[in-house]
Amino acid sequence: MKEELTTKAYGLAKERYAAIGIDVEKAMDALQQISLSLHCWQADDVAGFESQGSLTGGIQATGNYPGKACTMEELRQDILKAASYIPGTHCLNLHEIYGDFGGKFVDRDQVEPAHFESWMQWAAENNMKLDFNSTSFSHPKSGNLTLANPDKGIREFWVEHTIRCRAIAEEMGKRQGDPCIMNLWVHDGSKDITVNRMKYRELLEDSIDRIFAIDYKNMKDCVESKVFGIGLESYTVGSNDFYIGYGVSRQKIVTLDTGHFHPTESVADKLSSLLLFIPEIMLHVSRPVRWDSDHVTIMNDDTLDLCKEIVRCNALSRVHIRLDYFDASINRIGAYVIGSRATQKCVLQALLEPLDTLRQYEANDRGFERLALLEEAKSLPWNAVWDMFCLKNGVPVGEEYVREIEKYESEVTSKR
Ligand code: RNT
Ligand code: ZN
Repeated sequence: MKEELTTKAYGLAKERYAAIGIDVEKAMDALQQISLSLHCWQADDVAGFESQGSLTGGIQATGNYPGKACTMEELRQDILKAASYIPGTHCLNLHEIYGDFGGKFVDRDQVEPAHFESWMQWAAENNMKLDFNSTSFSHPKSGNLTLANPDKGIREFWVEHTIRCRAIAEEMGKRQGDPCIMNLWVHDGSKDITVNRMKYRELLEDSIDRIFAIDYKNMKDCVESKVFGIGLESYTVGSNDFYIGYGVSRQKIVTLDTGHFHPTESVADKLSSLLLFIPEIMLHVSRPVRWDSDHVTIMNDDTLDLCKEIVRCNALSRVHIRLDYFDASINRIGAYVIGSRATQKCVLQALLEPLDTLRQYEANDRGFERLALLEEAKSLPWNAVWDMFCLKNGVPVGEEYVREIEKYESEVTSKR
């Protein structure tokens, strides 16, 4: 029944789009090529497997919905479950604290590729490529400053950690035959007024330069800025300006987390500027509600605008779409599925935009026509194409996944 309806609706949508010069098959093919990266930390509220310590570093997961993944087996099982409801082939984004430490405490300046051996095997078996992140938070030496710490001992500890993380990312990239992208985000900042803004930024610049000293072939670096963290409200060492300057001068990837800007700032607008000066962009698609709250990504104007800009800049191959949110108040597997599918829906709508006509209108100063078509395009039957995309990929069409996730909850996660 569902299949029949989906096929019928798709046929009509295809004709409707053809009438405005859009080939829906081409759009679906392009969407098929796009891999999102499931961030492992949604499954367990950014806890990881290093220690039972609490989450620090100015970030917070709120809520205590039952059933979170507590072991590596549970986490892997949940990720695969979530992936089974998301059309396409996707990557997995790991943080260093999710290493397979075999029940032993392995400090951050001791971590090695061997601690990710089982992840690399698992990822290959499940056709998932890996991304990686060094981890500055939730550690006795995290404090307020890590790579920008004037205390030499602490700073060198984090430099060593991050150098080791790059070696791990290189190994992952080598094994998967595709560069592993390693994100560097440190929470370094100050709760109250600091009179040494320049000093900490000089230290951060120097630390990162030393960390990036080795040239690798199978990994890529990206650097992520932020406005502020909880308890670190007055100053962030790695601000947007800092990392734009760093990325442009060192030709590194800059990460734009949609929760890391002032609420009325458009992240979408940043793409066309940055892409002129840096090779690639990494996105952390999130949903800030009043602050960097990391709510589950949804199909809102911010996400739509962002995806439209990627397509309008013809930059699908230069922009990596990753997710970064952690909601502990709802079913966590459901959170993965909602956010991933919402992002894909936005990309699809971007791919279905009648861009040639819109640009002709613009070139001819036809402002009314441009606005009218933009408005009409919003209600074109993109959802019928989306449903067909899901059907073709063998994942549930529409809200069907809700019942299935409920079933997994009653059979598996509620028993944890
Ligand atoms: C924090 C950053 C960072 C983290 C992850 C867990 O504000 O967004 O990307 O969310 O590293
Ligand atoms: Zn982020």
